[in-house]
Amino acid sequence: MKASKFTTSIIALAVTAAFSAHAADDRYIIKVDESKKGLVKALAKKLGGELKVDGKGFIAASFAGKDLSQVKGLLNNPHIQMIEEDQRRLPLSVYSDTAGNPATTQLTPYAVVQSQADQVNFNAGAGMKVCIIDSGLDRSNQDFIWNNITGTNDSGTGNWDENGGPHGTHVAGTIGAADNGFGVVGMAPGVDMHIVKVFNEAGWGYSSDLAYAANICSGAGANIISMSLGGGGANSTEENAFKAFTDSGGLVVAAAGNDGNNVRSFPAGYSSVMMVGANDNNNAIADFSQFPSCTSTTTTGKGKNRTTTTTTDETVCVEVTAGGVDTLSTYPAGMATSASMSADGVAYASSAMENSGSVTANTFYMGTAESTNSGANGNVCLIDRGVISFHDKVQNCQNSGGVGAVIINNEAGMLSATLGDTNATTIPAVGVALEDRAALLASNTVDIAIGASDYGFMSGTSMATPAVSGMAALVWSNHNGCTGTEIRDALKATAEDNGAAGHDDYFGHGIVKAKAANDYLTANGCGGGVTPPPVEGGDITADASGYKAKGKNKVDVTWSGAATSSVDIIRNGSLRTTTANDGAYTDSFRTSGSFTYKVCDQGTSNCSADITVNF
Ligand SMILES: [Ca+2]
Ligand SMILES: [Ca+2]
Ligand SMILES: [Ca+2]
Repeated sequence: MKASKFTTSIIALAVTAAFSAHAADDRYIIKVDESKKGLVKALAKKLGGELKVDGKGFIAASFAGKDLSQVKGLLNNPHIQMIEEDQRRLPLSVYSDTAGNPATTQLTPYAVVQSQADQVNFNAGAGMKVCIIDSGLDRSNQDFIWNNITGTNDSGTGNWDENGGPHGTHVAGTIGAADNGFGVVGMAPGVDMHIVKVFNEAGWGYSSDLAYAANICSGAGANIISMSLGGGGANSTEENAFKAFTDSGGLVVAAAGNDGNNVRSFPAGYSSVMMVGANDNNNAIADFSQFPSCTSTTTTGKGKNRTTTTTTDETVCVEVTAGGVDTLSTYPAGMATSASMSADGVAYASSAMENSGSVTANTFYMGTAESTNSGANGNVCLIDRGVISFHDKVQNCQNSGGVGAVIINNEAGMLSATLGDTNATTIPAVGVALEDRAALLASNTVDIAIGASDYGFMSGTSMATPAVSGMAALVWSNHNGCTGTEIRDALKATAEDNGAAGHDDYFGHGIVKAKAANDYLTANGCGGGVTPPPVEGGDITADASGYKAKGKNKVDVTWSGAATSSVDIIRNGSLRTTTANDGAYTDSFRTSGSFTYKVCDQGTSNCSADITVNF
């Protein structure tokens, strides 16, 4: 078999979420001697401050363009006790993981709740099987029903049940981690899986030919192929393999890519493959999630007969999204680093920043920890994010005699970060969510433990893809007379619109909702609703194809889905003609240029997407 372009271009689509330190706003709280507040207010005003709040013993003011150290420098006055950033208070995350220790408690990743997978029962007897083309599934993780899992060894990458890095094990947990009281729970808990290992940490092995892998999945009896990978360039051999899998009733799901641009990745870019983007736990798009355009351009003919046709096709862009930012899932045993933290005996979500270890000590609030402070000696430092690097904060805590550090986010959500490549600290350091700040500052003692774990976080469209693959298996298991394409259509029809109103390049149809899809199929059968789901721009689909004949420019406009007995043909924003709703109209003219067509229900603004033809 001819080696494909993927041989050198497959990239496992995971990223490590990176955050940089920055001040949240230009607003500061200035604590003052109450009797001298008027003097401080006057001083602040004189120095360019704008008074925001006049409180008892403090004022809040904004200093445009000034960071904390600059404001401290300006307001060097004996009547000022302290200056700190006025933190934004934002709504709590819409969805969050359950907190706790996965070694002893089963945690539910936020995406399971966000996508309603916890509201649908997986029918284990329906014969669903998901084929995962990735870096292998490591047998050391106990959170799988191993009797339901098979795989194919590859002489280039080795045994399928030995990890080639944690990526494939993480992906598999999102699809099918068992519902067993510990670890995590997958979208389709315990679903049959077939593992094809096409890459590992050392390289790409002898074969990363996805067409070959697709045939293995087919031979293994899989209904669904899940690929958390991609690269540039289409390849007809692979496209044909995935089309064949889809045409025979299967479903193929692949990642949009993590470069945060509008490049179309393959295999996700093939029409037969469902492209998945990533959202976070606040229903926002992940900043890394790629957003290729849904329009594609084809050119035919040469010279004077050259015509370019632009068509809108929602199968070449993101179709849906699911949670893929800080996704908790399975790792090869001990390969993840996890943190647990409690304050005064209450567990709080935390993320491991650096340095393993376990400490219990009294708390000491260290502000932004810009310098050492003897008060930290023997204590766990509670530190606000901002102004200086995470590493320097922890270093200042340690140099003050601190035994552990808790860095509190300054924006909504969990602080997930590391101390950087040149870490000189040794005390355990964790990040925590801004939402827990008040409770932590009020606490007396804190326990922190950082150590090796079988469960950990990854971010990427790689994490959103298995969420959708798993939910497809979950929904399909309750409607196993349907085809993969019908399941795909149901997931799209019932996805929750987010971002720009209606279908958009980032979310496609929106965030997958498993219960809504399941209910939709129950109500309407595999073929979907009698009334197609509402899609921005109406439900008319149209195409336009330009060519030359007898010296004239001709454009064949075709359409379907119009509701009125006649339709309006709109060209460059103006009514060209009103014609019978028979699905076809041929335009004819002599002028050259760019012509954009759309087809509308007569007299309405319910129209197809624009199609551009150039002469
Ligand atoms: Ca479990
Ligand atoms: Ca596609
Ligand atoms: Ca949208």
